[in-house]
Amino acid sequence: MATERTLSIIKPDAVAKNAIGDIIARFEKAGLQVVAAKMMHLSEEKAGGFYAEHKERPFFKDLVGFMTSGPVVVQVLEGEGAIAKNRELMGATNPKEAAPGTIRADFAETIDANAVHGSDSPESAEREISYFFGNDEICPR
Ligand code: RTP
Ligand code: MG
Repeated sequence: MATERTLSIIKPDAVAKNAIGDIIARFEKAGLQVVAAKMMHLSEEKAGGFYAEHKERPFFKDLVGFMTSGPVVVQVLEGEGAIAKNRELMGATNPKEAAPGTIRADFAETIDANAVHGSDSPESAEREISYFFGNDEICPR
């Protein structure tokens, strides 16, 4: 499998729980490398643009409200099959359906506050990485 990059966000609920280090450790133990990272408090405009694909969905307003409720950690993860590997580590969108041992099963309780985001395809990864990072902010090793 090819080396890929994916965008990860540690969401406000997980940051508030002091789980940043535990979550990053899971990425690193699974063979993913952090090649870019920053902490930010998203504006409504930035969060809404990020989730633009969900603009017409009934949960959009709550989603933007949650994503702007506190700081997040935005990262680019790199590794073999990084996109699928990250989604596997995250678990299902609804923590109640997430497999045991996944990040969402261990750090989240509800579908609205589900600890992490990960790009769902190569196309999303490309869009999402450039939404947050310039080329000069990514540090391949
Ligand atoms: P994410 O984009 O945050 O990584 O999550 P995902 O791919 O697993 O799920 P997605 O379908 O992209 O939905 C984005 C976020 O919207 C919230 N959501 N709520 N109430 C609902 O039915 C519902 N569906 C989605 C979740 O917080 C999800 O992470
Ligand atoms: Mg998604």
